Amino acid sequence: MVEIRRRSLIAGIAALGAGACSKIADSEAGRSVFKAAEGWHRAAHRALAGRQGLAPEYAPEDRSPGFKGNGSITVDSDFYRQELASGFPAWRLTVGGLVEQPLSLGLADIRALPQRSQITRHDCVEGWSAIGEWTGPQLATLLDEAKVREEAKFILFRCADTLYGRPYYESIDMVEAYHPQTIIAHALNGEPLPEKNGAPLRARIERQLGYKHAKYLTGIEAVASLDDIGAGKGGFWEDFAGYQWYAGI
Ligand SMILES: Nc1nc2c(c(=O)[nH]1)N[C@H]1C(S)=C(S)[C@@H](COP(=O)(O)O)O[C@H]1N2
Ligand SMILES: [Mo]
Repeated sequence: MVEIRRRSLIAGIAALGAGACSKIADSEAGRSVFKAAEGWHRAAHRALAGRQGLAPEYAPEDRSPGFKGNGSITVDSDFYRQELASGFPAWRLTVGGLVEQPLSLGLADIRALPQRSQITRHDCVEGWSAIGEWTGPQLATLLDEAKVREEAKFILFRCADTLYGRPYYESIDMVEAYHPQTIIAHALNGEPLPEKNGAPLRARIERQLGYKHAKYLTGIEAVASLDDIGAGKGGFWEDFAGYQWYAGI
């Protein structure tokens, strides 16, 4: 397992380099400046924070009294409403794509894994922040269980909701996927996730902006490329409004 994780990290770093170069290579003059700047920002952030740099964690008394819901604040389906009303007995989170051992996990399975709790600040590009305590297994635990294959370069999050008629989705590189603070949260401030905050499961990607933290999770996929997913930019807001894929704070 340790060996797989180490190889995945190396694959992730290689992907970062390859991604930045091909982006610069195939873009037009004007766009290439922007892309180069994005690549530079990413590289600078990595250098400053270090690959294992931790997002700041806070004390229980720092938690915000309420945690705003933003973007989708529910899922518009009968299945979701039934599940919400009954504690999500039939909700499944699948882990698939480029893995040796695909998984399908219920909420009880997720809660039975080793847990991590962290009190962090969520920063939304719309200009608000909130501090909350999130609990759940590290994504690394799920990926080790599923045995991610070497060809995988990114981890994709599939969500149950749509926003402006399109499925919400997000993706991260392997460095972020195996980061200790990257967790699949089922609880906020010691209670099951509220509906507005992504019940029953959402990703926490603590070193990046709010839009990376996919809510209403249904699937996690290991993929080699993001080109054929959505409009190919790696996430809902990246496709829809040109937000940066690497959203380091
Ligand atoms: N599935 C899904 N995840 C999502 C969104 C969404 O609309 N749908 N919005 C994103 C944005 S922009 C932010 S700031 C956070 C908001 O999380 P919160 O509702 O817990 O505040 O979720 C992110 N994850
Ligand atoms: Mo956001």
